Amino acid sequence: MYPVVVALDVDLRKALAVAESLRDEVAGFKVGWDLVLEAGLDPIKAVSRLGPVVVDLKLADIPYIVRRVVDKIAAAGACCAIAHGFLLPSLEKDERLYVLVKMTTGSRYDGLWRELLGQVAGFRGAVAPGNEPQVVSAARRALGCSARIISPGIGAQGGRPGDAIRAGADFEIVGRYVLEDPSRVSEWRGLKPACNDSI
Ligand code: 3DU
Repeated sequence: MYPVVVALDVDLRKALAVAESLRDEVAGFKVGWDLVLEAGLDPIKAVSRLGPVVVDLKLADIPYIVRRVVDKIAAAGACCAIAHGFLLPSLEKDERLYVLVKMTTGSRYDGLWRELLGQVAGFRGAVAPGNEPQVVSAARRALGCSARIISPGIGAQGGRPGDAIRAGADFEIVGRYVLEDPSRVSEWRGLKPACNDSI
């Protein structure tokens, strides 16, 4: 199993074809707005039959609403979802939630991520930028193995396959680079999650 989560930012037909072809090779799949806007919860249900699914709607709301959304996502079969870290400290602790601590692109998180890392306990883990391995290694130092780290930003956004894992991430989230050519997952051969074997 390659420590890769494939971001299925394509139409449902292609998403299911890619997920079917990689189901035994990758750690899981990421479903986002693209598929949810196309077909609601059905893509989450369908892809969850092929592997673990993290749903990335980058939630940003009051705890009551976030909980209702995560309940629906989990009932559809996903393991987990991603919420914006800027909600802290009011984001309710939930082992089904990844906290986004820094984007792969410039944002207000650039001055905030270190502080946010101190508040990730009780969540599933952190989303940290794989195109900045030094941020991933700082995140791992701060979190130890108490939380997962998943990292987008590989391939199309400049990160090199494996760099985030070597810096301490558990999984790299990869969209376009793998969607263009699914055989590229073999570039992760020999790499293992830093701490956690499941997303
Ligand atoms: O650039 P890619 O095609 O590998 O896609 C990256 C995915 O990761 C995409 O679904 C995007 O929504 C997500 N993501 C980031 O790219 C950057 C972040 O900071 C957080 C999530």
